[in-house]
Amino acid sequence: MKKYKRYTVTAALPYANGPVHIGHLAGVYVPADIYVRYLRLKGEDVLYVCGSDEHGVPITIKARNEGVTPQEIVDRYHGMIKKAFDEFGISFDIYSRTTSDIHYKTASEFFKTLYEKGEFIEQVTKQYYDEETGQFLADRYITGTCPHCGNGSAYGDQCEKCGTSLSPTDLINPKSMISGNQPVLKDTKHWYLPLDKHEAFLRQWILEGHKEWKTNVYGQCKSWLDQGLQPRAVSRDLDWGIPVPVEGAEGKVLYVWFDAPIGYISNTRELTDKWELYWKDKDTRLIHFIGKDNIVFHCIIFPVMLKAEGSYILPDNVPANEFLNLEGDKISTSRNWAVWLHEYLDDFPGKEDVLRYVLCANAPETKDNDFTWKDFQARNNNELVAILGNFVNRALVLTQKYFNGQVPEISALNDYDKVTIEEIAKIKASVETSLENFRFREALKNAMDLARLGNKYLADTEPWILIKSDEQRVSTILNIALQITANLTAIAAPFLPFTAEKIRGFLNMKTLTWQESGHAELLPAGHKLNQPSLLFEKIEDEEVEKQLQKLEGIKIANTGKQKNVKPQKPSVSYDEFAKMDIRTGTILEAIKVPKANKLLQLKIDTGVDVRTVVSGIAEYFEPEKIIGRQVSILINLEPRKIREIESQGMILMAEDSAGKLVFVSPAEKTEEGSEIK
Ligand code: B3M
Ligand code: ZN
Repeated sequence: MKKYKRYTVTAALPYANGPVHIGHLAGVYVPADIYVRYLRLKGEDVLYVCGSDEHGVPITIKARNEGVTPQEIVDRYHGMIKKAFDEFGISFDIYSRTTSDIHYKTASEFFKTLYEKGEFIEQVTKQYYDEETGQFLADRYITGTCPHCGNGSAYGDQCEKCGTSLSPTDLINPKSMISGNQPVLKDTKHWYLPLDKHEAFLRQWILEGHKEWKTNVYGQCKSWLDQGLQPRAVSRDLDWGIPVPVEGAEGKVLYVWFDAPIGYISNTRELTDKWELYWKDKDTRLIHFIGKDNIVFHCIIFPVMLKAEGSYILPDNVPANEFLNLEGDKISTSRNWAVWLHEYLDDFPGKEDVLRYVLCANAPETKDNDFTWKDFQARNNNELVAILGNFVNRALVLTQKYFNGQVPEISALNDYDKVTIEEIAKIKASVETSLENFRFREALKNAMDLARLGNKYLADTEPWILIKSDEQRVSTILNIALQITANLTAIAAPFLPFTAEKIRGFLNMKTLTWQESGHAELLPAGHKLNQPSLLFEKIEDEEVEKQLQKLEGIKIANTGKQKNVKPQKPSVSYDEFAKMDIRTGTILEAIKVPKANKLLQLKIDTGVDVRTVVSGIAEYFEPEKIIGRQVSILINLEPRKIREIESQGMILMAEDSAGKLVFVSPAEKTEEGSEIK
């Protein structure tokens, strides 16, 4: 394999429109972090670069829904995401954002270079335009009726009811979500990256040159290339993003997937003046860690951009992962079906490494995988507590007890000792091979073999029995056990950085490099150790139960939402609405209608007059309890005879999905006959 001088490792820029969850960590940030920590231990020159992806339509929609600016949305989530990564020891060299000045500058320059080199094609297409607000509409800003299932609130890019992906012109009765009006088709010009022009290069570079890429990644690239590539628009009509830096592009911004990967470059540039070495020198190895939904952008589109620009290197590997599910269901931000990092730490303070461990042990490397709380508990209790914690604790406690906390001497090595010592180097080598090949689950299992080795060694040699007869032998045994422990401070460190640091503290030793580890002469005899404490604690059934109940609650809330809330009715014009005369009024009298369980006969002061209304609320309200209550009443409803009583109007009630009724009353008592509009 080629020897590189330095590494640039990127992790996908998370969208700053929500907090991060375990799926993000497992798929991208933990594996990338393990990899860079390993490289740093080896003394490699490496930069781990990430940041928030702060453009794109979903952010503008969230802002509209909350009535705030997109900038406020990204400020909120950028801070939250950065903090969560930090707390879990994700050791970025920089975590910046795509709204930074340097990113605007870098992305604009990048676009201009391609533009001036003639790498884009310009194309005019027809797109929906809102005449009232004077703007083109992103697909997500158009709703209408789905031509497949009749759902009245399908979006311009997808119907969420039947899952079909749509084009805005597929919608029946399209409406702008901004003004509510019917949009019109209007010409708009955009810049396209002609991916088709680069097909031969991509085939050669990926299909011939990178057969070592993970099969899921290679396979997806092959399938894209086999289908044939199309030009891709790299600009959008939107008011949130980086303005397209050419004349005649007013109101247009760079497509978020054009600017976001350039964010890796901008963030490196923000970090160091030597950024070009990390992006343009062929002795730099560029590696992108991503999730599977980002493969086409990192293996096809971004490389085409880099190549077209001309001065950049291309990624050497893109170890994309599949998805992590939660308790058998797809993780979903909108359904709140996730374990959020900030909430995890509230419930399990100090257990950062436990989550890192479980997510790596169960990483969706070759297929989608499931996170379950039972598995979380089992891995903690049976692996971290019973294997790693137990071994380290025994080695340290026995040394405290028999040798006053000083590393004892080796007197003589027998064959079993020698084999055990040789095993240390072998385990280290296997961790290395797994890591070099981006097989992080296997690497972690191999690293844990070191603790397994130590446990077995102690169990086989039984120093706690030998101490009565052969202190010299115990001295050798514990020396070896401590050397194994010392190796853990390096070999387990990429995976469990907090734990490795604790062990290093117990052993009172310096930080090892990767090269220094792998043998049994790390701690000299006589070296004084510190008092140990427990590395891990058991997770009890109740804690798991609590988490499962929390998820159960979310499930119930979701089913309620999905099943029972009635869909929106067809629209009415303002004039139609304005025909209804709704007023505030007060109930003066209320009696049961004889032989009718549901009906109450009410006398109401509407401000206009005092009138009789028959209302179907008797199941929910005792007549005497509602006298004096102010309500809303539709007074110009045509009078109807109900059980021989003429009802002159209708009281407005809110009915929840279970059919329960409550009055719709003014928030404060107001003058009778106030108009509701
Ligand atoms: N923000 C998509 C995602 O989070 C996108 C990644 C950008 S990487 C340049 O899945
Ligand atoms: Zn549909």
